[in-house]
Amino acid sequence: MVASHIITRRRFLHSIASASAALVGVPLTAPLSAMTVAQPQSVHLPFENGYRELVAYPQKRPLIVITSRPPQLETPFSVFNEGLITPNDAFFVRYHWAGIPTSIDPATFRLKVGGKVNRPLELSLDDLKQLADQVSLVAVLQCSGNSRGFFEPRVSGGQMANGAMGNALWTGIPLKKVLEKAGVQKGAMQVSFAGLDRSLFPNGPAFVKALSIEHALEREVMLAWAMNGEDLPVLNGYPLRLVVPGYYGTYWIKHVSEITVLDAPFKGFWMDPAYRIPDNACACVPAGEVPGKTIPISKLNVRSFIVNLTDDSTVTAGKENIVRGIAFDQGYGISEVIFSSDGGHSWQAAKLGEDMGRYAFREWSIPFVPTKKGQYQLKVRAINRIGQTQPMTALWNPSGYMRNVVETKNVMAR
Ligand SMILES: Nc1nc2c(c(=O)[nH]1)N[C@H]1C(S)=C(S)[C@@H](COP(=O)(O)O)O[C@H]1N2
Ligand SMILES: [Mo]
Repeated sequence: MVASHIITRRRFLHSIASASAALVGVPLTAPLSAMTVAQPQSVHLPFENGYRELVAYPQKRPLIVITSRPPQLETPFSVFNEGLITPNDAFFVRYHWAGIPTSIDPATFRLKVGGKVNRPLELSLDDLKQLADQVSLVAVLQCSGNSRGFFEPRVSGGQMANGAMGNALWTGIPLKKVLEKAGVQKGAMQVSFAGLDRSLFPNGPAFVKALSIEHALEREVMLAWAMNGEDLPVLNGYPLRLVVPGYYGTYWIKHVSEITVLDAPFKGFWMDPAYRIPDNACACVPAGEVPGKTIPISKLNVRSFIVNLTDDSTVTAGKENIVRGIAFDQGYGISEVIFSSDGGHSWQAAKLGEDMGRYAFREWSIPFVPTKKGQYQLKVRAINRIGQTQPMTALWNPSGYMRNVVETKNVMAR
């Protein structure tokens, strides 16, 4: 493991034991506050002020704590080396307000649909499950600010390394079915989504996001109740969340309870001024500058990572070492992943693995034979089906969004 990612081994076994003991028999509807938290372990994320504790929240294994109020938990990067699907108990957690729901009764939960519709609805979970054929899709959920801690110069916001992303199988029904049942009126422009969490400050604006009506009616936008074949974990939006494949996590409203069809653009705080990017092709400005015109953040850019080696790994000189990783984009699909073992001077095509769909992590691998002993600078770069790729040097914007620079791992051949 990387020095910078080492999990403190002290009490490791003990805390795993107590973490699982704490979770046994905990009903999904139990208040979060009533549950025990494991002994902290710690990590040092590879940037200044990167010391973090790992804590096991309900239904979660120990995850990296970015903030505890509201809970913002990052997935330790080693999880991405364990498989292409991110397990529910390792999936990252992000909230904007500390007033999160701690007990939700699936029997009384209702989804309200209103605004510019012919038939306002109040749907139970059972109503929803019977409304349409269930659909499933593997898709990456990534926070806009994933990797923000690496921004240079540093920017404010949650200081995450690369673990504010995950790849899961989402199951639910198309949002379109619910909108059709309600009957969208002429002149509808946008649809807004609100969840059950609240600000604990009297004037804190509720976390509400909006999509255009055209987007909301696209077949792949989903109201999901299951993640990797199980009920959504409470912290990932139980009992229902919006799944917006290819879009940043900010639109994937958790505990979604109110859908409103609007005949004018939604103007809430979390659409404007929050979650906006410079209105240009790179979504970037020169470091330190303030963007002129901004637009709402939208689709994921192309990213790729090495998952089975860290900056502290050693590889064997004169032998084949398999380098493995993941790549993803906004849904065109990854067409090529190229790998360099000489700091980006020369590149070779990696072999792509199983295709779980165009919104999913795509595995890649390549044999790497270091001819002699010494340091090697490994780089990986993905290209999608319309030729979009990753920049060789990091782009910058003041919110620390959309980092997708070509990643580097420095390894030692022995
Ligand atoms: N209700 C609600 N939904 C929300 C948020 C929130 O604060 N409240 N945060 C959003 C953001 S910014 C992200 S990145 C994702 C994170 O989803 P996760 O916590 O399941 O990983 O949830 C989104 N949905
Ligand atoms: Mo996010």
